[in-house]
Amino acid sequence: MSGLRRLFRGSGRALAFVFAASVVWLLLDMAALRLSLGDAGGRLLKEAADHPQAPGQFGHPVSVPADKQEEAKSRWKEGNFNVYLSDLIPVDRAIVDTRPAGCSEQRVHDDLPNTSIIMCFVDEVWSTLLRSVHSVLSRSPPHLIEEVILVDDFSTKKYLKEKLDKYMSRFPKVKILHLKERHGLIRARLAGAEVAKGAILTFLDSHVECNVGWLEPLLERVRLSRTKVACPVIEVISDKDMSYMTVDNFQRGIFTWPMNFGWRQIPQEIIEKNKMKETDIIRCPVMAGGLFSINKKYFFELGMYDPGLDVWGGENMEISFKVWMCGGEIEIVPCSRVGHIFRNDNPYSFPKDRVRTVERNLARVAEVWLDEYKELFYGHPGSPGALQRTRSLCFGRAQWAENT
Ligand SMILES: [Mn+2]
Repeated sequence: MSGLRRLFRGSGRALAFVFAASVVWLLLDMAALRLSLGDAGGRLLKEAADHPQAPGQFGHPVSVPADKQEEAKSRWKEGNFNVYLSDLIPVDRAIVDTRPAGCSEQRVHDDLPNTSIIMCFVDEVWSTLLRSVHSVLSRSPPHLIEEVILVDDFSTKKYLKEKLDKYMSRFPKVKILHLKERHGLIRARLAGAEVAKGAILTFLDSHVECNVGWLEPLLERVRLSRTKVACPVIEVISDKDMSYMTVDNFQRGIFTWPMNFGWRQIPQEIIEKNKMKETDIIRCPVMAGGLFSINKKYFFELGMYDPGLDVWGGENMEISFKVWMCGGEIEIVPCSRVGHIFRNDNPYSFPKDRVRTVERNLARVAEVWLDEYKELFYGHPGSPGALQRTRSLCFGRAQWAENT
């Protein structure tokens, strides 16, 4: 006791106060932790209990009946995947919990920030869009969802207007923004972000299925640091048989010149040297782009996406470079898993030529952010000179002037 008193005397007092305050903070912090999703298995079974035999239940593959082959073939182009099968599968099907062992015992804070989910689409297939929304609503704790904003990027399909409004009216959290002209994915996301009310923005594609416990680990990372950008592991929904497939662990988002996004396995010796576990966070140079959570204020501080990027492509590079150059981090969170239908081609048209649009976007990103490394992008010395840049320092907006 006298030792403790001595500690509080003189210059030791400040130190002791800091120590005591840290202990109190730690205790409070621990009290805020709670067990998350321990009963995930039970929930999954309950979900499927209604229709255990339904096609595609549990993420199982489905095959097209012999007499429906022609119909399935002709409907493929509606979404560039098996639209016929998508329509057969329940919009609220169960999928297998593919998280690595240990995820369901992980704790998250009780005071996670809430999020606005932003899903942009143009002419998305009805059943696929519904399955995406249902998976968000049924596998996210309601108090963490501020709203689900569906941004209809001037779709041409009639069912995406009044019929969609009517269907979604039963879910008070779902809001639909019908854009009056085609914005392209990048500017459609900005339109969604402008009206979002949540502390965190979570961008998702409109042909996904969120897995059990997908949201909490993402929000936990962003809560730990407001400059963390958290991405789920993107799993595969087969475009052919609509089965839900898991992917290899320890994958990182990388790019190769000229700024092509890809996945790369972390080398085995690195995994062993760092004693990495399957549940460990993986830091990535770049993100795939479709699915991530980001603090809304931070997103605005970064200048969001460069609104001069057109339609789609390169925006994942742009946001990734900005995040790292402005003190942030991009992480893949292995305990968060979302299935995604990978397609060979975009079903919708690009207003201009697709290849040229993506090339132009990438050149724009290279010009603003790569400095001397842009020569690696062009693959030869000299720059096109068509674009002139003025890049302000971090936390500023990239400003552009276009010369003709
Ligand atoms: Mn997609």
